Amino acid sequence: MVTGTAGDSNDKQRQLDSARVDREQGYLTTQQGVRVDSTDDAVKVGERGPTLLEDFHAREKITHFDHERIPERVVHARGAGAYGHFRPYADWLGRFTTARFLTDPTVRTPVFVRFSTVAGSRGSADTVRDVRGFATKFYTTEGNYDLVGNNFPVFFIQDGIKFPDFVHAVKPEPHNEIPQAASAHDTLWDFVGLQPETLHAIMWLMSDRALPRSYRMMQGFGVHTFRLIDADGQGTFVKFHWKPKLGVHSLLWDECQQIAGHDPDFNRRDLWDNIAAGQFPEWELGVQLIPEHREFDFDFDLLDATKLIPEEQIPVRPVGSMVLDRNPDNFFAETEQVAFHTANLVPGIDFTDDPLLQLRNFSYLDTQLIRLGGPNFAQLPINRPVTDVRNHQQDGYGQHTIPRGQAAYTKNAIGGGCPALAEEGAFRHYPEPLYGASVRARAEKFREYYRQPRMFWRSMSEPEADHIVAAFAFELGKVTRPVIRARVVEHLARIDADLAGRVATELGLPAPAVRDKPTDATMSPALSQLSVSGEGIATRKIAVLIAGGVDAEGLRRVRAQLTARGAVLETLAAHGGSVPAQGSDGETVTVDRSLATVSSVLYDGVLVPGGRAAVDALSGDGPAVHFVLEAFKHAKPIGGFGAGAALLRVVGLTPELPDAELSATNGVVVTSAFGRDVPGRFADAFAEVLAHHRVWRRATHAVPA
Ligand code: HDE
Repeated sequence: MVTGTAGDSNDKQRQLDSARVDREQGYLTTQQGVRVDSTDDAVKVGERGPTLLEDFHAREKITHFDHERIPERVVHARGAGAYGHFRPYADWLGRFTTARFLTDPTVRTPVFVRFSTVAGSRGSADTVRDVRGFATKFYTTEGNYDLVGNNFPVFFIQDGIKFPDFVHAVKPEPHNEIPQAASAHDTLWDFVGLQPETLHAIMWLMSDRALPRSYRMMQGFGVHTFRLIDADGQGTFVKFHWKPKLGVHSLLWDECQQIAGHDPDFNRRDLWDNIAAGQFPEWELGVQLIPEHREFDFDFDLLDATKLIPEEQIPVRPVGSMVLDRNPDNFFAETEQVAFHTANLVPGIDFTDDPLLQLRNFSYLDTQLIRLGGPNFAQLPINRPVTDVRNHQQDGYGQHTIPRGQAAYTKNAIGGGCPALAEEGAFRHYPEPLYGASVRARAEKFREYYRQPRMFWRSMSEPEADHIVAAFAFELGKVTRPVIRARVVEHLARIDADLAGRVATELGLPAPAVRDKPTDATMSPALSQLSVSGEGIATRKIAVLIAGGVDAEGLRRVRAQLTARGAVLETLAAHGGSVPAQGSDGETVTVDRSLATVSSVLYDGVLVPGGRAAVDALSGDGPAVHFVLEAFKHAKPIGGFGAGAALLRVVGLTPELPDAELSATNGVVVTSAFGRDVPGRFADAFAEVLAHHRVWRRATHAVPA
């Protein structure tokens, strides 16, 4: 994470400035620039009479309103975007690609990134069980390059022709449009049971990866195998990876469901608030490189997007860093109108024959033609490259440029042969030798569906594995047709008998017979998100429960230590405004939010400061006690000092303590010290628990929250 002020001094921002209109000054006008003196009453015949058509202002206002909506994206409809920049660390990748933005450390390339959920519509909640889109537009000096990835490294299907089937299965069912933004329904699991190529991505979908704590704490993957092209035209296969500096962290499913009600914009807000506060999220771009002669060295096909290359087999080599440092000015103009396309390539990068990618290369432009209303959407400010655009494509809805010159064709003599065809810097397709009969078929090597899901399952830590079992139990538990449930469990048995047995038990089904006992037991430790947990507590949100009589001195001390590490503390009390501090000198402590407007699920940890009167008030306040218990149940760090520690003892979260001792058992950090005596070690210990995100070893099943 990078802290500082917004870096808008780049080419793209300068270009966007010409499109920015400041609405917080000037006069209200019509679209024609005519000033308006009233917009509250339409022109009528008499004060009570019918409205007159001649009121062009009223008609224009209503007409524009009537046309405000455009179709939402058919998938990835809900998203959040931000600007930033990318810079490579060094020039080493120049041996493999001519793409300057990846190889010249002096070049800082502007980017726009859009994160998204996939299945829900534009107004759905953020914290659903779903894949997250991670699409990056690089405005390079050689044109726009789009890396349109996800936060899973594998996809659900192998051939693009299955995409409409898959999306129809996961989307709300067509007869009643239920359920919204949820995979726990018959049609998705019917599809999965009959299409085992989905299983690997389904394992990821059932894992914690599908419940990101923050967009800032997700990995990103290009998914497909792409190609880098060097100066001699030589190709190297490449997989792209984004790794977040803050580590990869997730929510619990119970939290997700609650957050969907408490704050459906949870992930959006988190991204926005952190960028606005100057806490700029950062990712490292990495590549896995595979020489062309090794194309067939794997036990899967490199062109199969349902498979990943274990990092232990081909390491991810760091290339550069991306920082997001500016929020958009207008959601619709920027985040909604941005148009990513897998075929937006720059010289030095090319496709492969991955059959999923091949149809994506058709789909994105096609869908944008209808979504953005015609062929000129590349001229929208957010989509325009920072390079010159000159060609003979002309006319169409929404033509914004004024192409000059008489000749709109190549070759021409009238226009002096311009625009000229480039000899240098032009995109050249990789001259891949192609031969074969045209067949509607799938390569043999694609037809193995269980090995990599098994690798994923076996690479999970204990809590991650537990969450996967619970997710299958929840999702299949919502399926109404027993035959669909049973079919999926049969597939799970082919992945791993233990997994299938545990899910079957949860569903009340007999353990399925294990037909072929797998002999392979490959693991990839890099797949456990605990292996990418990051460091520190920067931007973690801590709820501080206060009431009248709070130990302000102790709170000041602890707050200073935790905020110095980058954590964000919010004081919560039964009411807004402020509460009197302990003692009678008139000091007050500001309340950031009233308890009624928040919930423990919106925070990463909870702190209960001392002050006898405050703690007495909190102990008798049901919502406050529930807040602490629920945070405990969700395995979050809990801290208490002075009388605050006593409260945690009363609610049974920590054992009796001898006076002043610091204890940090089970992720509950307490000291009986208060005021200026709260030891520095208290904040240290709390921060250490928080840095681990959750206290997975804590037994929480019996907690009544
Ligand atoms: Fe997409 N996908 N997709 N997809 N996809 C779209 O394009 C499609 C796939 C991804 O923030 C659509 O402009 C097909 C894989 C992201 O604007 C559409 C296939 C991956 C976004 C489309 C795939 C993705 C999209 C909808 C299978 C991860 C959001 C609106 C052949 C590597 C981009 C739009 C944004 C959006 C089609 C598979 C990622 C319909 C046909 C695999 C992040 O064109």
